[in-house]
Amino acid sequence: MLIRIRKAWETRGLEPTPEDDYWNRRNFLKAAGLGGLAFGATMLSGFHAPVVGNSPSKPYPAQRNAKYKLDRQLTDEEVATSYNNFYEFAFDKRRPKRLAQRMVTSPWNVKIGGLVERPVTLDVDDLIHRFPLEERLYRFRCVEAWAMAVPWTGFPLKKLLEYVKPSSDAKFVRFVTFLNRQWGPGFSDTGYPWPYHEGLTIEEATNDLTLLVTGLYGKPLPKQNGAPVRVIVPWKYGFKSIKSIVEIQVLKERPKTFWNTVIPHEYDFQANVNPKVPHPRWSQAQETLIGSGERVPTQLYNGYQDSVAGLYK
Ligand SMILES: Nc1nc2c(c(=O)[nH]1)N[C@H]1C(S)=C(S)[C@@H](COP(=O)(O)O)O[C@H]1N2
Ligand SMILES: [Mo]
Repeated sequence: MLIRIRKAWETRGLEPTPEDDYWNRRNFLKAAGLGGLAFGATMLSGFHAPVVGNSPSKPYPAQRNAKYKLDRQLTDEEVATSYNNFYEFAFDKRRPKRLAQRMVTSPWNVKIGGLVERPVTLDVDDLIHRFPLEERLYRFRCVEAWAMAVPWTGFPLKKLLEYVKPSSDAKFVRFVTFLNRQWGPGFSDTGYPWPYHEGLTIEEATNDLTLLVTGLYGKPLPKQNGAPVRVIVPWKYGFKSIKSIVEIQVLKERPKTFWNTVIPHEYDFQANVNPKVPHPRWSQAQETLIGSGERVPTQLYNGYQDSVAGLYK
C-alpha cells in the first residue's frame, strides 16, 4: 500500500476565494431580497456596552479606551463570531463556531518564560484579575483580503512582559497554541507543523497596540475566536494574531512561525499590512468587509502608521 505524505506546498493554505465568494453571494442575495439570515453591520454608535464594570468579580464589559477610533462600521457580532480561521478545527470558516465548543478553556494556564527574570505560569482568571482590562475598537485584516472591525477586551501585552522582566538580550517573543488531538480534528492533518506558533520582535510585542485579548463584544472571548486568551496585532495580517495561547517565550533568536514554515514565499515573518505588496496569488490593494461585503482600500499598516511606522525605519 502506498502511503502518500503530503509536501508542505501541497497542503491547503490561506486562500481568498472561498470567503470572497461567500460575501459576494450574500450581497447578491441581499440585493435580490432573498437574504434569509440577519447578517449586517452594526453602526458604530449603535454598539453600546450596557453597564461598564472593570472589577475583578465582573470583568466584562470593560471600560472602552476612547483613544482607539474606527473609520468604519463595527462588524456585526454574529458575523465576527461565525466566520473564523481556526485551522486546528477546520479549513471551512463556518465550522470552528460549532467544533471549537469542545475545547475546555477553564482552567487554562499560560506559561511565560524564556529570557526573563521572573518566569511564571498563570491561570487566565488570575491574568485578568492581575491586569486591568480595557476595551478597544480595532480594525482587523486577514491576509486573504477580508477585514472586520470589532471591540476586543484585554490589556497591553507590554504589561505582562514588564511583569516577567525580559533580560537585556531579549529580542523576540514566541507564542504557542494548545495541541490537543481530542479537541481539534485539524491536528490530524500532518502537513502542518502543529501546534500553531507565531512570533514578534520585542519592540512589536511591547508596542502599545499589541493586546493580550480575553474578551470580544463586552463578553468573554468565544472559543472560535481564540478563547481564553489570544494576541491581537492590528497592523499585521491576521495570521500573526495567534489564538488560544498556552505559552509565551522571550527569546534571543527569531523563532519560526507557522505559516512562514508552511509556505515561506507567501507568508513572511513580519506580515505588516501593505496595500502595495501583493500576495503572490492575489492583490492586497483592497479588502472586503465581512458582513456588508463592501470593498474598501487597504491602508498601510492597516491604518496604524502613526503608532508603528517608527518600528520599521
Ligand atoms: N491558533 C490559531 N491561531 C490563529 C489561526 C489559527 O488557525 N490557529 N488563524 C489566524 C488567522 S489566519 C486569522 S485571520 C485570525 C482569525 O481570527 P478570528 O477568527 O477571531 O477572526 O486568527 C489567526 N490566529
Ligand atoms: Mo487570516
